[in-house]
Amino acid sequence: MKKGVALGLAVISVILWTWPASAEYKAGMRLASALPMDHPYMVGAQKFADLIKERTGGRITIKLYPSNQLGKGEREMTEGIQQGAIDLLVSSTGPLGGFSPSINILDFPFLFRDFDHVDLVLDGPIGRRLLDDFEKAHIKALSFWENGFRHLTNSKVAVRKVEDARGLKIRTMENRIHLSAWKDAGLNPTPMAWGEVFTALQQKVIDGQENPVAVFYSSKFWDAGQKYFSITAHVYSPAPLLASKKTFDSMPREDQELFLKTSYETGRFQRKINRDAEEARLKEIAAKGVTIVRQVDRESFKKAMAQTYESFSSQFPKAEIEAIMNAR
Ligand code: EAX
Repeated sequence: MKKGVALGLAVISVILWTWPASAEYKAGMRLASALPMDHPYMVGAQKFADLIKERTGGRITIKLYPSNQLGKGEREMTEGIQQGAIDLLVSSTGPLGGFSPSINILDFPFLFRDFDHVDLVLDGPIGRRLLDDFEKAHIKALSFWENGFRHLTNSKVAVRKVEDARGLKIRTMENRIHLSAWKDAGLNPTPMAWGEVFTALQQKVIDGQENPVAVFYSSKFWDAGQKYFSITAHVYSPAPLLASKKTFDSMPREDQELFLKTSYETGRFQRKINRDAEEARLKEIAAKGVTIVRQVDRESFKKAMAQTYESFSSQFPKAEIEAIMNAR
């Protein structure tokens, strides 16, 4: 009996193994993110889905699942990508270092000068290598989309320099570099999955959080008591579009190439709309009664967080950091 089962399984696996890829591959896919439809992640996702549908003559359709519908947070959804339960995911690098450690190099504070610098690195050989490294975690990272430069917000004090923020209880992403940087700066950080942040702010379990303008806006954090928004731009937050390797490997070569090309193109579009909307979003946030602190002594944060580079120097050697910092 057991032998029969084993033989049956062996036959099935040989059939699956030798089956032409195109025959078993799914034409209906699921794309998830932690954020709502009006956030640039999902505006980009909609564009990607539309382009893929158009370019395959309707053969491949992508259904969108915003706002953590497919998991409690980005870590859980990335596990879904690994297992093939989710086909596509736009995620910040928050928890991604737990899957592909090298990606954390982008999470160092004050690493990037501006958006041009970001594009130069992400679209160059360093970015390519970081995406390729995800293969080891059974994830196909297609291209870089973005979350944006992150800013510190809180319910208590108008933060103008790092000293003003000392002792604040803030939520960080589940990210070792970010956590270390905030400790070095003298704050009191707690790593937390995205899905718990709004309630934790509302219930005053934490005083603040840090995220780009678009995340604060689409999450309506003024309704959770966040009164002060300081333009710290302390770290850039990329958001790769990840595909399940199971899904990707089952696609015919020409569809794989179409996905790579379309994802890159959409990434450029997505970064642009994110950046273009920032100023208007900030004005809308101010109109909700949030104090926007524009004159921040960023140098004070930079100095306070410099230790983080030393703390991780064995994993992220100076030469690698400098290759990013000095990219011209
Ligand atoms: O990816 O967890 C976070 O703060 C992220 O910025 C957010 O979920 C978007």
